[in-house]
Amino acid sequence: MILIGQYDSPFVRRVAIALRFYDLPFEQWPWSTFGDAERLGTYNPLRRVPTLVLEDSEVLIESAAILDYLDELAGPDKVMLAPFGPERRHALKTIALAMGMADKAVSLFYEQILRKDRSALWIERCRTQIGATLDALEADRAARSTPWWYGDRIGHADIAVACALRFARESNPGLLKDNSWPRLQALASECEALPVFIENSQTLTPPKP
Ligand SMILES: N[C@@H](CCC(=O)N[C@@H](CS)C(=O)NCC(=O)O)C(=O)O
Repeated sequence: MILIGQYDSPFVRRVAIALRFYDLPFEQWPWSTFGDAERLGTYNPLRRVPTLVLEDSEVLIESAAILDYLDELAGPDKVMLAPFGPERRHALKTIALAMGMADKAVSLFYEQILRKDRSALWIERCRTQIGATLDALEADRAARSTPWWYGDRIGHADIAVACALRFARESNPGLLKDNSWPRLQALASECEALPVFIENSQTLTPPKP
């Protein structure tokens, strides 16, 4: 399998970390969405990452759809998501909040580096959405006493929160400067200390359009 994208993207990083936890061999093509847009477009017309190229050349896009396939490959013993029921629904919501927050951080980042006439309205809206989502995640995490979000084993929710938090901090310096989300920070620190997170990380490189 070939994973196209760089680890400064929370979506790409999350997929790479899952591949590592699942012991699935892969090659990374660290293409930039802007600098390598033409060749990226030959695999994914949206020119977005992550893009995963399978052995038979089938191309998967969207981190959630890619992880759905990787979960299938991992099998029931290794999979990092409950197979059905309330725990699966709750975990998918936690992941949606974390990845949605990362989406808003990407929007905010692009607004500030790509546009000459920035929209104060949009910037404020993104900041509010990010802050409110972190508040909701913090309250949920605070209500749980398990080492990881959904039990004794690390899962997709933990990985998603850690990847999203790091990206939000690096892409928008100052955005998360206060310590308003201590439980989330603690969880992210636990994750970031693991070799698999360290080995699949990259300091954010702003796109060069
Ligand atoms: N919903 C997508 C989001 C992926 C995404 O936004 N990737 C960014 C990099 S962090 C990207 O490709 N940006 C280029 C663009 O949107 O044109 C997913 O989960 O895969």
